[in-house]
Amino acid sequence: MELATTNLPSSDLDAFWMPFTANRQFKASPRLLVAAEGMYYTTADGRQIIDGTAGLWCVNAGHGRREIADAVQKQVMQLDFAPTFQMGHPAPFELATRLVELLPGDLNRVFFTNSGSESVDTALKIAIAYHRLKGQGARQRLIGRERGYHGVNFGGTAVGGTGANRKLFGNIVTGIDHLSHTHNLEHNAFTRGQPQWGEHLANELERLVTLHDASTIAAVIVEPVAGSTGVLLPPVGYLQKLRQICDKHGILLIFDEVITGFGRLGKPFAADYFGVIPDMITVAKGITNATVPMGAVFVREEIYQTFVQGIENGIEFFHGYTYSGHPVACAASLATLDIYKKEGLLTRVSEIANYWEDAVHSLRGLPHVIDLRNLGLVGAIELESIPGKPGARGYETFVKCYQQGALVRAAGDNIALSPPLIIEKQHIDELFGVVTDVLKQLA
Ligand code: PXG
Ligand code: PLP
Repeated sequence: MELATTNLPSSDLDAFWMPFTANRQFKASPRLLVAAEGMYYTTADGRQIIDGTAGLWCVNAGHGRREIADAVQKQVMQLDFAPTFQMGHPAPFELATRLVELLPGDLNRVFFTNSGSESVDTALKIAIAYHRLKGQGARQRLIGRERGYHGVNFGGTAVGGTGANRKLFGNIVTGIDHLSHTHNLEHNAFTRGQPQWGEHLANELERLVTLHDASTIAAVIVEPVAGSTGVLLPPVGYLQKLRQICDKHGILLIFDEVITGFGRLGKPFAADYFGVIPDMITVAKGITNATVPMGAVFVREEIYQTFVQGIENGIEFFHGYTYSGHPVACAASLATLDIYKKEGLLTRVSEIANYWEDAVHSLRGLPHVIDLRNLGLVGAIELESIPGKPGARGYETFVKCYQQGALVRAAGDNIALSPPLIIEKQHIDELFGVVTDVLKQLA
């Protein structure tokens, strides 16, 4: 294969302002991926490296899936684009019908977006509008959680809980509050799977209800398992308790399943895995195996009905993206769902989760490792920070893994692992082989 990007002159790296990247550092020493197949990326210098992150938590069925490429190509030539504002085309109707078959409870309605960030901001707007339609227009407050990540749009930034993602933007959206995160090394270090300690942290929602009054709170949004800030697991009983408190006070519960959706925990959605049904679920990433950008919000029947009970010939929800239900994204998603079904990928992780767990916890005792976490096909290695240099050890680990044959993800001094769901035992051995070698080399 001709790899046109293999020999990019460094001046060609200037124009692209890279997202969430130390631009000068990267451009001084770039890491370019030029091809991918199955569990592996090919780097610009011609090496095969194992994909320990499914791209960015999104290539669930592995790379280079012919069925998706064929479906995309066919769709582009048949109907490249058609609007979904006051017009329609078959693909998003078919896709929405297929998706709701996978969903628990009465999460029966689907609003399409183009990313996780758009899904989050859409869900937050639905929550506020829903209460207003119910005659409870004072319910505008949104509650997120510390160390939560909900994308980068205005709403998602505001409910998000990482200082670095928020500090440059001031009070971009007001009327926000946050629960504490659930990560606690003192009580839960080296727990296998869900930690036992911490259910009571959900009671903070009662405290916020007392402070702000339930009549001002529209919704609570949490990741069932927080991914991008370092893999933070919900304690046993915690999500159930959040659901109870939301029900008691008429607050909508939104699960942000951009990472946990589409099989990551061994069930189609984390809502199934934990047995807790939220009022809305936001997804993206795995919905198309990341081949074409797409996101969606899944909404309970009663919420949809609240919107559509207004005047019959009036638009019920003044919201939407030019590309909501884009034909090519829908085609990619339908082909992806076919693969998930044929290969049983939405439940496959339950068969390999024990092997994965053992692999994660085999790192115990290696230098600087202060915690290991796992659930489904997610793993995290927390490294002790170098005093005064938070993130330096995580970054060094990530770069060394890349040089020595594995793509992993650093979130500060946490190394997150989330490979494609097609992973086999020998790949797990290979991935952890590289990680083990690298951890032994750390200063
Ligand atoms: N919600 C959650 C829970 C996410 O993980 C988003 C929303 C936003 O999705 P988009 O498609 O707008 O990026 C995400 C995205 C990381 C990392 O370092 C994780 C994400 C994005 C970038 C980096 O783990 N998750
Ligand atoms: N900005 C302008 C000037 C537009 O005309 C539009 C859509 O028509 C948008 C932004 C929003 O773009 P999108 O619908 O792709 O989110």
